[in-house]
Amino acid sequence: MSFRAKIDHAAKEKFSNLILALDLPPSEPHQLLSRSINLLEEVHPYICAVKINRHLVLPLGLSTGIKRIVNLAHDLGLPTIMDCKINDIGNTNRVIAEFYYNVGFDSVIANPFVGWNEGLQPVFELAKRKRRGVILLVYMSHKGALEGYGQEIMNPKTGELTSQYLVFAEKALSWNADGAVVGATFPGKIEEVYAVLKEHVPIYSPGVGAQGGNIEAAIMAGTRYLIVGRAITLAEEPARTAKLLRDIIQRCADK
Ligand code: BMP
Repeated sequence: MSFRAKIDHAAKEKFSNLILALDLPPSEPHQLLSRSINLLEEVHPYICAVKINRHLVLPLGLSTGIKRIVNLAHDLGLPTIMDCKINDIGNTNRVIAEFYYNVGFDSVIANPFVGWNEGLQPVFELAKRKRRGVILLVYMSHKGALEGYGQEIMNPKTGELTSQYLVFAEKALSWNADGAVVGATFPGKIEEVYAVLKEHVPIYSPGVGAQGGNIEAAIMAGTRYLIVGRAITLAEEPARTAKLLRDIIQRCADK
């Protein structure tokens, strides 16, 4: 099954479009691993996927701790996304993606700033061979995103002035990306990106909770999946919080 089919299936099975960003604050590796496992076992009924970041990869190591978490997620029916924001020359990008796919990740996140030729082409080719996913950053959730993703550029196809993120949205379409990240903190940008992608490439939005984004505004603008970290990982009752967020997302999606 492709990554897209897997996450779609998990979302339907769990009645959830909530992705857990399994970001825990730094602590001793053995503690981090057991806390990650406990958290995942608690919240799994309310989420449709798990996103892992350097918070865990650096202290736990890929072939040991991370592999256990990825396997557990799969046993719980959850696809896994590695938030490695691939951003280098093609050969290095392919090696990075290969490590993550080999440990079992269903998708990676990549940065379209590096371009296609000798950039992300090898990653997309590898993903296709292995039936894994590539999700592109289109507009990030933090304020400084304006300086890069939000800059005005000349559209190479039309010669007209446009915004960098709209060109990235077009690339997400033409490269057949499996998802596009647009921060929930910028619902207006989500709407513009959705106008380009429609239902062809689903929008993934981090930024609700700790970063102040609004679930309803993001969903109404076109977000398909909400990515939430600290609001769940630092909550006193993570499962209760995840269920609450899941229910809000589903209510908004049903409107
Ligand atoms: P939180 O809900 O705690 O803010 O976590 C959001 C997660 O999504 C973090 O892992 C962060 O690195 C990631 N992320 C983001 O916040 N904004 C983006 O534009 C892209 C991301 O990957």
